[in-house]
Amino acid sequence: MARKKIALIGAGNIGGTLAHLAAQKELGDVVLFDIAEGLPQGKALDLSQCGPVQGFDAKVTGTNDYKDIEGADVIIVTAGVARKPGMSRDDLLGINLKVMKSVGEGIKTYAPNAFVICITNPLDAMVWALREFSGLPHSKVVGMAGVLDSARFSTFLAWEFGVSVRDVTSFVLGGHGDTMVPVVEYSTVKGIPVPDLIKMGKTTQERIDAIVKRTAGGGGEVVSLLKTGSAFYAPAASAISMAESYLGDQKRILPCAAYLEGQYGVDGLYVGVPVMIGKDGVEQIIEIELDEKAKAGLQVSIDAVKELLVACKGIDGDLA
Ligand code: A3D
Repeated sequence: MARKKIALIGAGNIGGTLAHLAAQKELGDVVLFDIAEGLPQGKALDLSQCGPVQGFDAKVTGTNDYKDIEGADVIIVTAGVARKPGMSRDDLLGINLKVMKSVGEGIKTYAPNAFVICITNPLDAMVWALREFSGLPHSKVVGMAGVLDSARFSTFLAWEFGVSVRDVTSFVLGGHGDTMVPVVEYSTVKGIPVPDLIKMGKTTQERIDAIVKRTAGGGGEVVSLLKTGSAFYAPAASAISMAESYLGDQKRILPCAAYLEGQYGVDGLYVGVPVMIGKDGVEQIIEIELDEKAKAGLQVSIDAVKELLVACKGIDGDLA
């Protein structure tokens, strides 16, 4: 059987980490693409030389030519620029929208059967635009944010309760950014809901509120420490878990930015919700019952995504 092919569009911090993880786990042969000449080739050469030490046979190559992503089974997109001082949110939107256009066209031409995971920010708008430009089915294009956001929430909860991260399940809904909605009621330690743990005196509502706030600002906390970039290890690990669920038809339930057609009262937008990922991509969107507070939080998040899409349509006439 032919080996799977994983194409990574963007060979920066996340792209390089994705390539390392995908090769280490032997998810398939890895193609790193970037517009910067030498960068994907250099990282690919370096990573290839990890093979003998780490014992993997996955082939890692670097390219500046979309032709080399031909027939990819999974594509993970991190191409774009980060916001720099003096750049407005709309400037960033305009630049990354152009990047999504070229990436979408590359995917449409060379890998129309791939499962595509978008990571480029502003996530909820970029995944929507990438889907529009690529023309792939909505079920085959998803955004990575919820797995990372809930990993952050779970990390802080595990630290709070002094338990293994493996026993913590947490839940985050909504857009990626300040408007995300960590849902405390559906977050548990080995099945015990966090509100019950508060009643049991294991923590307090105030401490959980602070953790929720820290989770929502989780990306910014890393940026303020790194100063020269944003998080990349956990974002890469999160996208790899989504790719593994697709490649292995694992049918994992993962929070992702998925295209909604009526679910949660939303039509035609990508919003972070729990989905099932299997061999057909997003196979199910799971609708959970939300209390009034979570519903209101989700609405704020949805409104923020809507605003971004209006801005995208204003920038690129093809999206109107
Ligand atoms: P970085 O290390 O700057 O890598 C981006 C790469 O994209 C660079 O190597 C660029 O050369 C390349 N690039 C730029 N334009 C193009 C193009 N047109 N075609 C191909 N490649 C291009 O960034 P990073 O890897 O740290 O982050 C990548 C993206 O992920 C950024 O938009 C971040 O904001 C975003 N991000 C999202 C999350 C989420 O949870 C959604 C988390 C962390 C980062």
